[in-house]
Parts: sequence; C-alpha cells; structure tokens
Amino acid sequence: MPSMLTIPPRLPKAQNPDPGASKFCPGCGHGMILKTLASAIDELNLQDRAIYGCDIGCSLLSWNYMNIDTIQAHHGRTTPVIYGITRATPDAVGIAYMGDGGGLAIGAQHLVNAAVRNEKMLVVLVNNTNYGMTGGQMAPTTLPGQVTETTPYGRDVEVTGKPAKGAEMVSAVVDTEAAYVTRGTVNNLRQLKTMMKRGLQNIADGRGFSYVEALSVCPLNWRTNNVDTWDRLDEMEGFFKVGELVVPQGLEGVK
Ligand SMILES: Cc1ncc(C[n+]2csc(CCOP(=O)(O)OP(=O)(O)O)c2C)c(N)n1
Ligand code: SF4
Repeated sequence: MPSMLTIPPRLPKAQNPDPGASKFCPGCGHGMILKTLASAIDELNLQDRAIYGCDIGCSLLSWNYMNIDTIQAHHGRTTPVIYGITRATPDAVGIAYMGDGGGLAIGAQHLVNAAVRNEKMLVVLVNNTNYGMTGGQMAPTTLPGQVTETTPYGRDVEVTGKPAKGAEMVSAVVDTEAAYVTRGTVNNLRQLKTMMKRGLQNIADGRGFSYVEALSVCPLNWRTNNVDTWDRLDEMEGFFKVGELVVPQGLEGVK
C-alpha cells in the first residue's frame, strides 16, 4: 500500500502534473487560483481549446504549471498577445493571467482597450495589493494606509490617489450584454471556480470579454503569519467588494 508521502496530489487535467518544486512562496495565493482555473477548464472540457498566457511578476512562475498551450508575455502585454492569438484562432479560449501591477499599472491601457472592444478573451487578474516579485512595492491596488517597501509610513491617498478598483473600472467600459465581470477571493474557492467557469463559458460561447479579479494573499511581502494573512484578506474584502458586477444573459446555468 502506498504511504501518504507517495500518493501524488490530485490535480486537474489542465494542470501539469510534474512542474517541479513549487516556485511560489509558502502560503501564496497564486497556486490556489491556478488550480481553481484549471479545475474550471476541466469541468467545461475546454482543455483542447484553451490557450494560457502569463505576465510578468509572480504570475510568470506559472509558465509550466498548465497542461495546455502556454505563452509568457511581458508587463501587461499578455492581454494583447492573447487576443492576437484568439483573433487568429477564433475557436481558441484565450486566458491572460496577470498581477495587479501588470494589469492595472503598466498594462492598464491594454486591459481597457480589450474590454472596450469586447475581445473574446478571459483576463484573470490576481490582486495581492503589492508588486510581489520585485519585493513588495506599492501597486495601484495598495490599500489606504498600507505599509509597503515604497510607502514605509503607509499609503497616503492624498499623495498617491485612491486604490484602483479593476473590476469596477472594467465594468464601466464593457458591453454589458456581452461581457462578464466579477471579483472573487481565495477565501471562497468554490465561488471563484464558478466565476472562472462563467468567464470561460462566455468566451467559449463567443459572446464577449470576461474579467475575473481574484483577491489573493502575499504572505512573504506582507510579512504576515497565517492568522494575520487571512485577517488582511478580510480587510481587502471590505474595500474590494466580492461579487459579480456584469453578467450577460446565457450564463445562468453555469454553476
Ligand atoms: C518596465 C518594467 N518595469 C518594472 C519591472 C519590474 N517588475 C517585474 S515584476 C514587477 C511587479 C509585478 O507585480 P504584479 O503584477 O502585481 O504581480 P505579482 O508579482 O504581485 O504577482 C515589476 C515592477 C520590469 N521588469 N520592467
Ligand atoms: S512574493 Fe508574494 S505573490 Fe510572489 S510568490 Fe511570494 S507570496 Fe506569492
């Protein structure tokens, strides 16, 4: 009988079963979000149609995590790279996976234009309120008063403005009859999976642009223990409201 240590983890088919040792820090949210995305792909049976793109930052550590066609692009450019691919391959279900820095700072113009033009792609934006890979600098999403490497006395909104709310920004510019826009959290992976499935189905149906923001955790740069990490996530949920913002007709049956 195999011992507990020799039983491999039960992974979705859309996830690479042998990516090597995890490159994410212990307790990072990226792994949970990627597994949720892969489970959603499995449940919709989209493995052969899905194309995955990852961005800069810790998202790029996922470049060998998926068992689907994968490309890595830079600095918020994953969005145009993926819609370029989906325009050339209309049957493809294109997924652009990025951090809040990549998506809402340097890549914001691409995100807005893709949303306005109703590009048939899913953007998964991981909001951990900081620039994770480069050591925890302030991101557009950094909470008011939050201490980061570049805001040692806490984010002063009088100087830096208020945090960017990606899902609300995208909601304001999309075609509400075609797009799907939502915000989930690693606090509720079952709900996040439903959101991923709805976003993917919206593309698979050829309806329109999908945006799933996932509130995530970055214990390394937050310098938090387990309890404090999840308390911080509760605080984030107070500022970034979790829930669906734009739901087109046709997705009611996707649970
Ligand atoms: C033009 C340019 N600016 C900045 C960087 C440095 N850089 C690489 S990753 C990164 C932060 C990414 O943060 P985010 O997108 O939030 O992802 P996370 O690492 O938190 O998952 C930055 C600033 C760079 N490589 N090139
Ligand atoms: S720095 Fe933060 S986002 Fe990056 S792998 Fe570590 S915990 Fe995850």
